[in-house]
Amino acid sequence: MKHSTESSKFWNSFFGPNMGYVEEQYEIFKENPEEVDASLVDLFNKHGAPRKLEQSTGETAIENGGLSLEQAQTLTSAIKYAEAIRRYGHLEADIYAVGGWDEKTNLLNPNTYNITDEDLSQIPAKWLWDKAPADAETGADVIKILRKRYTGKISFEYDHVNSDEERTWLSEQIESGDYKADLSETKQTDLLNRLVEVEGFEHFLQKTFVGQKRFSIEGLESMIPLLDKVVELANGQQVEHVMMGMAHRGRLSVLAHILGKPLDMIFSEFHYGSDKTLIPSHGSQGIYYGWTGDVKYHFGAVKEYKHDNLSTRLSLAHNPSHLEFVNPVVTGRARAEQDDRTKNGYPTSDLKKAMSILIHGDASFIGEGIVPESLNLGGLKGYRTGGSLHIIANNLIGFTTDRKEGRSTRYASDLAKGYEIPIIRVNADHPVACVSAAKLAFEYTKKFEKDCLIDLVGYRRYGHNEMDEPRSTQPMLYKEIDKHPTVTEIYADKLTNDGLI
Ligand SMILES: Cc1ncc(C[n+]2csc(CCOP(=O)(O)OP(=O)(O)O)c2C)c(N)n1
Repeated sequence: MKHSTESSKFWNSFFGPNMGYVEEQYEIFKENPEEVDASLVDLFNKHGAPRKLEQSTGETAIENGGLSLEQAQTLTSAIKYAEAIRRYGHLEADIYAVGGWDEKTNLLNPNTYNITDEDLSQIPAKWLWDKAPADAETGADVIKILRKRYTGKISFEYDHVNSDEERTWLSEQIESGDYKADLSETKQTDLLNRLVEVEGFEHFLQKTFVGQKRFSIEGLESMIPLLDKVVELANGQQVEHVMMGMAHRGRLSVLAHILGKPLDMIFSEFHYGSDKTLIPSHGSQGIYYGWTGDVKYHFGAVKEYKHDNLSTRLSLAHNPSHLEFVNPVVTGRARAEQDDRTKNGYPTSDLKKAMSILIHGDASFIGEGIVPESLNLGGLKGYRTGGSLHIIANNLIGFTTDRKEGRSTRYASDLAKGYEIPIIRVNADHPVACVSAAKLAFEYTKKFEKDCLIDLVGYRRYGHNEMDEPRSTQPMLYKEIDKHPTVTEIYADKLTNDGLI
């Protein structure tokens, strides 16, 4: 007997033992109707078999033509809705600590797909998602889980990746939640201590070297634990060299906390010496004044990172003022480490030996031509390095320019789509999510030997530099930023509420 939607809905109001009872009675009814209570006979005659859609397996429902056109349409709509969450979940994800977009999308509205919660609750979970976890019973459960996975503090864009194998791997990681960092209690308090160090470093500079430029990391402090995770994983996989390149933003903090540059050395570079008159200054006293002037946030450094008898050499390349110019230099250095030129013929490459991490500015990533030029080299035989890990240090502003005035695309990362680079966008106010993003990006680059990008979305607590007053150029945004707690405060509150500190 065919099931109408009305009958399905009717039988859906029966659960557990009640459902068990009516099913049992129906079996008897089929053989000996007279043995069944007359009221049930009426129901069976009116509504047919007391089966929920979920119990109508492919054999019984579909092959026997048991799915009405209306039900098939409902199922199609549900599939479209689930796919929309996977594809467009990023549009509603909670990735902005401050300054989110005002526009809302219809792409994630169930009405767009002409489907209701009630419809979804009649569809078996496995019909929408073959790998649905055991506790997901219905389509409504599936939608809830997918929304959680795709619209939380981390969001994903990988629909532009054309390899089926890569997409399947990414979706399995994301939807199972396997990529997430599972931090022990000690690791959680370590993480808080790390944030305290990062924040404390900037506060000390702010108070001690008043009004001096340092291009503070504040608003993107989670970049340090994110990098810690990449370094830890690279070391664990015996990567011998991790080559890094970055611009001014947060550079002193990276030098201090990742490269281990001695703090007294960093502080001494804030003290001006006498003008170096022997060096031609071309009228730019700001650059050549004293012993260092601007140079402190252009210096690189090298560190030998050791853990469990494994050693990894970390290096941050010196960089010029020219934003993003360091990218091909760093990837070139990584390639040089990988190449073995000791034998005749084309050099052999060991892509596992070295990796590059490139940290970009949000305005620079999309604005500077050298970025696509370098990305384009990434897959070529003569230049490939087995996948760079890109991080956009996204503070929403480029100097004094809002994103809407600085690019034609929604995201700073949109350029990466053309190169089929998966994009992981993460809210910098959530350090554990940032560590998880690092883990997923690292594992992807290593597994597929291709680039991956983390768009680390935070804000900029001060101006472009510490002498610049952003409240005159971005008054609305800074009203929000001034009220916004630091990530250290947010994470400390969380650990306090969890009873860990
Ligand atoms: C090639 C180049 N163009 C322009 C500049 C001038 N400049 C210095 S910082 C900056 C803004 C960069 O914004 P973003 O990339 O978002 O980094 P942020 O300072 O916000 O961290 C500009 C335009 C430069 N240094 N190099």
